[in-house]
Amino acid sequence: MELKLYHYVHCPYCIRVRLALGYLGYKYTSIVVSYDDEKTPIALAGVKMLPILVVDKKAMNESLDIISVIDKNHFFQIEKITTTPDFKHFDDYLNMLGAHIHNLTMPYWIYTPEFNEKSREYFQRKKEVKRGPFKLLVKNRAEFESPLMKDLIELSEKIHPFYHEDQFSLYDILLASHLWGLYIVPEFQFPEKIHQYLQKVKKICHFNYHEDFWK
Ligand SMILES: N[C@@H](CCC(=O)N[C@@H](CS)C(=O)NCC(=O)O)C(=O)O
Repeated sequence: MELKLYHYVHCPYCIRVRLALGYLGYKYTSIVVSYDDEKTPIALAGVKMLPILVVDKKAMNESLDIISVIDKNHFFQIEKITTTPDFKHFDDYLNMLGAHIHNLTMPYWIYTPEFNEKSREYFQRKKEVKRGPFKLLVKNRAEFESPLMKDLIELSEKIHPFYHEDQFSLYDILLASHLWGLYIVPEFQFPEKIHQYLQKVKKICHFNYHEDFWK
């Protein structure tokens, strides 16, 4: 199976797929798409949305569908897990965490190596429509950081050493992907247990956030 992953480094849905590919031991070609490049994703999948995985020249998107296709031995049990009421609650929980996480992370993501002046400007313009000026997000950082920290401390209690389980699961892929971008926020201090958890996920998934830039 020849695999090509088109992704944004910062995108949690793209990180989902990178973690799953790494955990399942796949070799693949990694293509970091510039955020202002509308043509590449539209030509591949008809829509400007990543991740896109090209499997033997056939392009597909939607992170969970992608993971389901590469998970030949059904380790992640995507169909079973994603149809439970628990999963719906978990998805709402991720969105709730994501709201604070993205207000904190976006102003800093744009100064990481996947962006240049043009793509930074494109991203900021697009995201400020929903979130307001990045300057204010940075200025009001405490507003997002305080409730998030409370949520992360509560989350620490559910890590045993994986989410609610002693076994790595799809939930860890989804959770770690959402939390990972916080490493980019200057001086952000994860609760120690969450940091250890993320590092464990990193290790078993052979994940290296910015590796495309150090090849
Ligand atoms: N449901 C999709 C969501 C993917 C998604 O929202 N990707 C974002 C990046 S995080 C995207 O490409 N958005 C288009 C844009 O921001 O221009 C999945 O699970 O793959």
